[in-house]
Amino acid sequence: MRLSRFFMPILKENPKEAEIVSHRLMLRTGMVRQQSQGIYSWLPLGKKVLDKVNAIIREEQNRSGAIELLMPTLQSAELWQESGRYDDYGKEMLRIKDRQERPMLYGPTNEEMITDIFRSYIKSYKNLPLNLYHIQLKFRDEIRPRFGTMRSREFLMKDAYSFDLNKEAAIHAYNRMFAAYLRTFSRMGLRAIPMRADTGPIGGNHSHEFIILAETGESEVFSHRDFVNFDIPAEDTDFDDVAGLQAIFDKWTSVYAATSEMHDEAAFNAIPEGERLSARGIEVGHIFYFGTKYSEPMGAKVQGPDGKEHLVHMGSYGIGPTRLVPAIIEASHDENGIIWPAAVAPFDVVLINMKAGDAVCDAACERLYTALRNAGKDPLYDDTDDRAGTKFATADLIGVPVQVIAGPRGLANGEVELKDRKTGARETLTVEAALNKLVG
Ligand code: P5A
Repeated sequence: MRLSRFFMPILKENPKEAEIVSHRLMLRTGMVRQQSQGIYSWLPLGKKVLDKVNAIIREEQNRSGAIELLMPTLQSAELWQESGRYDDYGKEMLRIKDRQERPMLYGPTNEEMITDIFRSYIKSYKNLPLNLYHIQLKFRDEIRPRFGTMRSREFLMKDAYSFDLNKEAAIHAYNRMFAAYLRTFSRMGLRAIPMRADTGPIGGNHSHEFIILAETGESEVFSHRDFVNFDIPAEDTDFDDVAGLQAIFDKWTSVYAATSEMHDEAAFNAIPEGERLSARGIEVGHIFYFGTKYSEPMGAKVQGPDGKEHLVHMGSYGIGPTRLVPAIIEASHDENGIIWPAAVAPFDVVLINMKAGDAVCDAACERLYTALRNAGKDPLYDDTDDRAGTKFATADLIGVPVQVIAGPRGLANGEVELKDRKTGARETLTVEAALNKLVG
């Protein structure tokens, strides 16, 4: 992408309304724009990052055996009356009437709708296990939307729903998601700690929140320091291996970790003092096993191997992509801006032409830009006529992992400079060597 043709409205000033660094940086870099309270547009730079986050989520959901579909944002109130949650959900639910005065709602979650899909088609245990997910907008009329897309009213959620014949099989489904979540967050450069959690309006009694440690986090968390050294499940993890997945779950839940709602002071104090971790964190995922809470009132049953009808055991599993983007920024930035982990960076490389209009600079940059694109890279080429200083500041601010700096002085010797955004390390290379290094 040529910056001169891109849409990336960088703000010169720090936006006053932003209280935390991720919100400030997302507004400054033109990643998002607030449209009304707690409702955001994702501008092109932000959309590119969000797409990368979603792609990782999808890959890991698919790897674990979950299957993608897409359900609507608007739901009929009837389904929620069946489960009994229509009245319980309270003011967080946005209720709407259509032209026939039929009560509708903007879905805050999809347990009812997926249970309805399930009961319409699945009648036999032979079609189980089943785990269906989608990545779709949700709406919760939060009292205090804040910190930009970290806690918004409209937000994106990956929500998966598992269906099994009995509790034992459902626990395996839960463990699959547990392992998939560890991999998902790790691939984004994050270390998420699973913590026993309260289940709120979703229900059930077996639940874990996945929490990223960050000073600006909304949750107060208490855990053992050991988590920092636990291994992430490997790419070739066998998601059908019941004992193997149980072992991963057991390992990751073997030491104390809980949010303030579930905190057990005595258990925490039993940890040697130097190994206690009391911090703040951001909840980026939340998984639930709730048995027959929805299948019972909604009549989702299958015929078992015994020929009898069984209510299906269910779980649901959420990740917040539009919260993950600011969470990644909270975990990875410096005073100059964002430092994207390569896996979610909006571009692979930023190519800085220090003197646009200079024949030598333009020719070298065009060559680099074309070669990078031909090699399947996604470079951002700063071909604008801004001052070099402005270009450096922008490149640092938007946090693309590698910068290639091409100026008249270096190019007189056929050389460009490579800068690593994270370490600040610079190296001078010939154009050819720089290309070899970047496309390797
Ligand atoms: C699990 C999937 C559920 O709704 N039903 C379907 C279950 N869980 S949850 O914990 O309430 O939400 C799942 C994840 O969604 C993100 N999230 C939010 N992101 C941004 N703004 C919000 N207001 C918001 N609320 C929830 C979180 O990442 C949460 O873990």
